Amino acid sequence: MAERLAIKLPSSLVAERDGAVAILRLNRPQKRNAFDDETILGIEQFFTSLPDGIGAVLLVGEGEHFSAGLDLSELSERDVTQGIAHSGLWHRAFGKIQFGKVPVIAVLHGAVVGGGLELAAAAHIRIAESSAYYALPEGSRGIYVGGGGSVRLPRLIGVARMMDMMLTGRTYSADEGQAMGLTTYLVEPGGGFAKGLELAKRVAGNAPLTNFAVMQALPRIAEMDPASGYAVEALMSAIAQADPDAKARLKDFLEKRAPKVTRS
Ligand code: 1HE
Repeated sequence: MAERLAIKLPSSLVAERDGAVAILRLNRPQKRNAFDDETILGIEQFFTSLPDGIGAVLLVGEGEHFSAGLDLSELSERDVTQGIAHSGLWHRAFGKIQFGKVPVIAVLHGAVVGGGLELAAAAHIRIAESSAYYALPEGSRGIYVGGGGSVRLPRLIGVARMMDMMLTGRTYSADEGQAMGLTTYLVEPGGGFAKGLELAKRVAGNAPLTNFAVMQALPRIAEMDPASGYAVEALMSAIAQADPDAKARLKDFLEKRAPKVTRS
């Protein structure tokens, strides 16, 4: 059963723990989990304060929607310098998700729009409930993405789709998001949390160095020229296999104590 995690957060966020899995709930359903500055700072605080023993994070939204993105009521009077600082705040907070301590699994439902989609893009695994839909309404609001969307989303769905979403206000359904690789699991409404917790527990049970390699090395290698990528991959695989945890896991398999790979 989940228990409260002792991390000081604004009321728009709730932190819990279920064994080795930390759960972060976006908890401002009356504003469709729109992100004010306090919430973004809280997200950063959560991801930098995870206690020892946490091996994965599950990110979910309370209410009918995952998130309506930026709190538009806060946009009022920022000048250019303040706008750059604001975007930098989001970059810092979401960077703590993507390149933080442990893998993050996001469960998406209802509206996943604007900054909500940018937040989802910073996670390592995305699960959609069939109610989810995706949009980048920034274009129609006269603004631009600022939470890392231009960097992360083209890598997930391609520049052409992101341009279309921003220029025309196009919305993609959960089925379309799944087909284009934005999500890698699609479940019935209400089924996301259980699926997410099951996956998070499995992820948390991996060797920590493997999770480190997948989070920190894999996306960087994917950006490198092939020759550099092979060199970094060789180093990373040598470091991972030398860890006593890896040796123990290999021994378990060879001595028939570890499960075989099975069809799902
Ligand atoms: C908000 C926000 C918000 C709702 N900021 N207050 N994001 C958007 O352009 C999406 C704007 N929101 C919507 O299109 C809809 O609210 C939803 C499709 C998400 C949900 O619709 P619905 O019918 O369930 O809720 P609602 O009645 O529209 O909203 C309920 C309340 O939440 C209402 O406030 P109330 O005081 O009248 O009750 C809304 O005003 C409020 N609310 N969304 C502030 N976003 C780093 S750059 C990132 C740039 C972006 O993210 S731009 C995209 C902004």
